[in-house]
Amino acid sequence: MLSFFPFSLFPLSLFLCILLPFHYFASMNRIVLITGATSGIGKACAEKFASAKDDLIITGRRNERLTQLKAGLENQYGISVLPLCFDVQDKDAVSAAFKDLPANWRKIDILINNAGLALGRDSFEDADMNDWETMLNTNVHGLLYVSKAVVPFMIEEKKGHIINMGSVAGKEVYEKGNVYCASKFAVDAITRSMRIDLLKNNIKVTGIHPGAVETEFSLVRFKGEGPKAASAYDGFIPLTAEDIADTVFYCSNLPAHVCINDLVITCTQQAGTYYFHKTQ
Ligand code: NDP
Ligand code: 8X3
Repeated sequence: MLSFFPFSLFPLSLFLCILLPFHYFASMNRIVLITGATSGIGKACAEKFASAKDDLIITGRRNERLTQLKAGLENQYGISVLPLCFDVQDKDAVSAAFKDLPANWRKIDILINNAGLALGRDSFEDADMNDWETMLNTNVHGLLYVSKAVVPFMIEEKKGHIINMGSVAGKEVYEKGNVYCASKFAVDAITRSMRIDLLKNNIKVTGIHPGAVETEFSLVRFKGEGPKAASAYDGFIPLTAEDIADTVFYCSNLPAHVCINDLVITCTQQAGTYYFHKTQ
């Protein structure tokens, strides 16, 4: 029997049976960059993509949390995680972080622009201008700085997917939402214009616009006032960070020719920014 085996084909069959599948699966790991991965939606995205064996670049200002998240995800899922600690408001820090990116981390497949915050919920005349500046610098400028640093890597590969975290607050304004709403309207506009400008480079751009999600968001917005933050979710079952991570993950796993442009997601007891059906 063995004498009939075409030994001249042995190297080819070795390649097809062993090396090719190994190479194929080894190259299945995508590189996913998630900003604001130290809590809430960003952290849930990190867990979701890690569970699918994607390699991750995670960012945030709280280095200890980044280090802990890296260790946990690498141990649990056997993936590689690169933590980058910077403030997205700092243009120089953002560009330095990506300029020095090791070559094996440059082929970023997916950028999830998630870092963001609301500060205060005050009427226009009472609101603090420092809060306004921080929101605009983080939610708008930060998203632009990170995108500007990462887009050249995607253009080089002629592929990529940018997923921007907007909000229902970027679709509809609400009382005392003023500059937070403005920042998320800007995210929506940037998302739409990015999609047009990056079309020629085969880069997908998706906007995700959640309603109320229970994370550290309200604690940050109300500057550490726990009871006030918790009361933001009184009377209804809000979305979880995992609900949004599942949605982001779904958008990132569609065939190459399919791009979800824009997705608004609320819990069942919310419609738009204002209407809630509170039952408890
Ligand atoms: P969290 O407060 O739980 O998480 C916010 C994340 O953003 C943290 O990881 C934080 O990291 C990071 N971040 C904030 N400011 C900066 C900064 N200057 N530089 C770097 N990273 C920063 O809130 P969420 O998970 O809820 O929010 C994530 C995104 O989702 C935001 O863009 C938010 O506007 C949006 N969103 C939230 C909704 C909600 O109801 N929760 C609804 C709709 C949209 P660190 O502090 O370590 O820097
Ligand atoms: C967060 C949701 O309604 O508090 O973007 O603005 S909301």
